[in-house]
Amino acid sequence: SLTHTLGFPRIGARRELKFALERYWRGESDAAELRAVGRSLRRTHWQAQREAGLDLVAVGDFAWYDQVLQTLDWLGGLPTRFADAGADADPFVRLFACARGNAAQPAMELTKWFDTNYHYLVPELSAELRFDGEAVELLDWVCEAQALGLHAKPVLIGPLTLLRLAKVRGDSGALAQPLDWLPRLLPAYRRVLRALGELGVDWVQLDEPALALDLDADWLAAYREAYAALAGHGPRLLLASYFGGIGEHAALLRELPIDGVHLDLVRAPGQLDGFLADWPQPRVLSAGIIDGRNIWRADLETLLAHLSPLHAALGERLWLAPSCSLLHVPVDLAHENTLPAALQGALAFAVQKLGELTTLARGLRDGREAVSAALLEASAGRAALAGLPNRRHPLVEQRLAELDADAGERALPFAERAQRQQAVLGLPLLPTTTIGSFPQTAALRAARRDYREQRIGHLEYLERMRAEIREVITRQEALGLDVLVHGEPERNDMVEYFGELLGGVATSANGWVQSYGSRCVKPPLIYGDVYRREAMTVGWSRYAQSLSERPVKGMLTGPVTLWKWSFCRDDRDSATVMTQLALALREEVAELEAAGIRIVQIDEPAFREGLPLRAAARADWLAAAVLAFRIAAAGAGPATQIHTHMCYSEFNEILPAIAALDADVITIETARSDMELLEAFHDFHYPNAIGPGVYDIHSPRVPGSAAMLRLLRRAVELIPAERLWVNPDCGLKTRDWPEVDAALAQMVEAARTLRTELASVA
Ligand code: THG
Ligand code: ZN
Repeated sequence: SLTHTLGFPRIGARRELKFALERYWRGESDAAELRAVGRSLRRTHWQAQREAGLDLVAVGDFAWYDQVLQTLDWLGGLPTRFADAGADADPFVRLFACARGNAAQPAMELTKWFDTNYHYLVPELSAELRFDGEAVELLDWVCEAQALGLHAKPVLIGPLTLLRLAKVRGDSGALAQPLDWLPRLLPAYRRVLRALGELGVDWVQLDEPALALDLDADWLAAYREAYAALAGHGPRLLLASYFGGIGEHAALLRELPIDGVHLDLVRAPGQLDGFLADWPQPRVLSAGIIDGRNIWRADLETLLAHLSPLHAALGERLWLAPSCSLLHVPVDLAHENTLPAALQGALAFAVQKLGELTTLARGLRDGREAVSAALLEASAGRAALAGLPNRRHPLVEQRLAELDADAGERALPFAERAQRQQAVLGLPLLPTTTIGSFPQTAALRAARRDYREQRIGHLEYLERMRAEIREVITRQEALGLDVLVHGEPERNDMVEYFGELLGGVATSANGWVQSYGSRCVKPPLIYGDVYRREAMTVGWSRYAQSLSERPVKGMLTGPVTLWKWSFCRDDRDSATVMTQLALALREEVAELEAAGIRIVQIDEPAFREGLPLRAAARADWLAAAVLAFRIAAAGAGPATQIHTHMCYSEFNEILPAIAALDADVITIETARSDMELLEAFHDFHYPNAIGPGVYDIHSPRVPGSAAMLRLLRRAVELIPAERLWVNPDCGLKTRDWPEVDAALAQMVEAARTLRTELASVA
């Protein structure tokens, strides 16, 4: 069987692309230097594929900032509002203006790529959009690969997925919905396919993960139209579905004039049965059998056994691949040196996954015996993990089994809790607060790094963090904020921090995964039953509270987000893992309370993206996620105020679940949408308190208090003032101090003005 990968991580094993980009953006290097780093990374990643023994190498999975942006650029589909950006300058000027904004235009919108923690730039459809690109850069990259003697398989996001992810911008006359742009888009794809064919390319992979979504009849019809138009214009087409099963779209796939299909057999192993029986000759089936979304070593023995009959039936028509692009896993396990041996032996990062593919292909071709050593090594690695004492804790299991039916119930309903909380807190109308983090200065990062690398001792570290906490408490009091935070100077990342402290969870040294542009995250590895070893946040919160009479919020990351932004064991369902995390957090809440903390915030920024892609699976998942949050929170006494925070405002459809969390206060992102989201809360009769963000922290421009006041006035029309809080949109860790000080001063002023107005009316 032929082996290939849908894509490889582009950031680099040492995050070379990140550092090269940031150097270029700071003006410390020029476009030629950045291009050279890109070229070298592409070659390195192709070599990894060749050395592993893959038959094809993916070309076009590399992107300077984002793969959607890259596809748009090649097709001539960059937003027309950037048409003037750097017209005569290097093409990077325009590309990065789209991604990051410039003096004239805000950046394109960033949003989550399906149910991953990767963000893409949202295509903008306007009447002027021409799609007149020639994909010159992609053709260059194909030539680069061919010059190295490699069999290049170009990869492009398919036309329907591209449109499905797009937004119509402004008034486009007769063009109303994304599908209306299809007739303009298809000629661009045809042109590119033809040009690739002229370079001798025989296969092109078109990514259509939108096939893992529910699709209406008009979208299905558009698939027929599009692929009929693309077939026969050069190379053969491999249509790649992933992130789930194609389900009822299988019949559609059979009709399309394509030459092969890729199925995600990790997320949806069952979909093969219905599919195979009448998959027409001589079409290829690319079996996505190695998990592209997780980092565990594959069970090669079992896979080989399952693949053998398939191979017997399909022969060379069977291809082997990861379930999806390897973009979502770290690059190379060889760069890990701090993990426990049993864990290290059970992992496979991108490079190791390529090796798993060729082992399977060799096993199919030459028989099991030819690869028995590799199979044994894989089994031994997996068995060592399974046998770790941390894997299963009778005590954790017992706690889960003994959970009371009402473990998720607060002792009193919201209205009564609110009275008791107000008696303790004595807050003014429209209390002001922030989301939790304050600027992570270079000095703070240096202090954490020096401590980690043992250049400074624990006492020195403690003192530097405490100095920072004193500083942020002083600043907040001076600004006149009502509810304070300690600023989280001790946290590298809101998920990784807890990953380092919880039992049953490990963190890697170099397991970076691209989040957006040059930004990366290092997801923790939940490998065993989760438990709380010791207090994780109490010391910092207690210290911060000792410095002020005003309430200081305790800050936790919620169970759903910890689960969603980690790599998770695959032998337990998500509900069990989320509940284990919830119990650990519940203990932390109790200890914060005992330490005199009166408000605890349990952040859930990943709540929305945890939602299954298919509507039919959502209710079950939501029930488990809501229950996990409630278990984390509900141990708190009625006088303790529970806050939560969610970013990414697209949650109109899950409002019932948000309400069911029963947090006393929820802070949300609303400034950019002009309080639009708040209308949904209003229409829903959302019962508890809300802090709609009154300014967009992602924009470097400091808004005046008049703008915030306008938003607040809008807010009091929608939500009774007694249930309204005043806060920024999101945490402030990526901003700098002058900006934060100025913006918060304006925010406090706006709140005070409105308070006075409301008092005079009353
Ligand atoms: N943590 C995790 N996932 C996330 C976020 C997070 N996903 C969504 C959103 N927030 C993504 N936003 C960011 C913002 C900044 C960074 C990463 C994701 C970032 N990372 C550093 C970098 O790449 O330089 C990592 C180095 C460091 O830890 O200092 O700045 O908050 N898990
Ligand atoms: Zn946020």
